[in-house]
Amino acid sequence: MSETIISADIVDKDNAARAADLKRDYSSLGERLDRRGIAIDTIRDKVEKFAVAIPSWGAGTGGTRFARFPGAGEPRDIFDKIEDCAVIRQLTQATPTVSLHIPWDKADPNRLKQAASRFGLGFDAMNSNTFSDARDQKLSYKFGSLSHADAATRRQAVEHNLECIEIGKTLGSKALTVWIGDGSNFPGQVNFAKAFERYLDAMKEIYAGLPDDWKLFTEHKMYEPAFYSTVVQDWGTNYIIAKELGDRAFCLVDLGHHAPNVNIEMIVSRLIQFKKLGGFHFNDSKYGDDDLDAGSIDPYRLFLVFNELVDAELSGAEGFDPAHMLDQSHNVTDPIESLMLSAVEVQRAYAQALLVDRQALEAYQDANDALMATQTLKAAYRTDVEPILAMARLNTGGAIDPVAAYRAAGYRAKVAEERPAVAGGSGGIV
Ligand SMILES: [Mn+2]
Repeated sequence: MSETIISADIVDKDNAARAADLKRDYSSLGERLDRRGIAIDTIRDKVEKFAVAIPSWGAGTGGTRFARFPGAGEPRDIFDKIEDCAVIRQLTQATPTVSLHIPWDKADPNRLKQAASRFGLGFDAMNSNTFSDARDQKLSYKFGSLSHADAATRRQAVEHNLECIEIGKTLGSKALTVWIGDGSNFPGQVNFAKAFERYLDAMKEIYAGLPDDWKLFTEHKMYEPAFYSTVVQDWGTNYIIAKELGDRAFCLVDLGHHAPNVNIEMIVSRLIQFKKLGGFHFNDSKYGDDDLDAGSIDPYRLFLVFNELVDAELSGAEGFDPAHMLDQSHNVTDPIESLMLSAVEVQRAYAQALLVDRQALEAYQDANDALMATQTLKAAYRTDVEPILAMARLNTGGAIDPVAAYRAAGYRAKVAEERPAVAGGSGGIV
């Protein structure tokens, strides 16, 4: 039995006050879904098994390049972050793993493992960092890392990724995610083809160091920190990388890393079809890579992404097993509250996508009935699945209302007594 951080009495008391209403809501929704030929318990079972990883860096308050405004009781180190992740896990029961970023989270791997297993947490993908310079680092990544013109700098970046794999092996991680900031700010600054060739060569060395049961995820991003071109610009480039590297290399889709209005759900479908979808970094955006909370701006888009995922899941697409992770920056909210609600939003999109009448949809598609086809999706999206999500949490030992239980516990105020606020004078990191 793993330890819990929030007292069970507080969660039980809050649940007790809400359980009767939830049961009524669940049974009423069950009746309505039954009329549509859907068994509510089947959907709830699937939701209970659905998991999304928490990025360690999401537990701290984020910032922008203008400023970072620290919050009270922010985690001081990875061990505090693990405790915050344990709270998120306890109340939502949707986030069994933590994703580490090296060197930000560097610590004795055995100690890390022990700290996480205390709360029943596991480790998701390892994330390398060659987009900033670590303290005492020999060669700078100012002008790139894996695609750098200088061979010694590329070698250092490769070694760092291999070190991330080594740490991950001890932790029980099964994947490495590589995102680089390499690119250019001026036309002519780099030779596109040569830079990409250097990147591919470096990635091949990292891939060669990958254990047999690991996956390698590469993450594309259209712009930022480089503002004219980036080496891993878009999903097409990412697909080429995964194809070049081999069977254990996959594309990671961060929802914020595309141009505005890009049809991300179609990209997802393409990557599934050609067996190169590795997983997701969920977040939301209005203008660019805003890193806002998942589902906070365009929940319909999140639903449409899950519509593709559920379509693949139900059709038994070969080797289909995408990783789910949140990747967002919390500048004005308590990160724990944002992460809990974002995990729930991702679950919600999944539950709604499970409600799509796929037989009807296919018939409308074949009959070129555009209006009814889209209405079929809308019928699923319009369904308020909150009772399913809440019942899944209650069944698995979580909180019916995670934020209410979290606030009732006064967790943030308690940890603020031990964790002094760290002023953020410079630009914040996500
Ligand atoms: Mn990301």
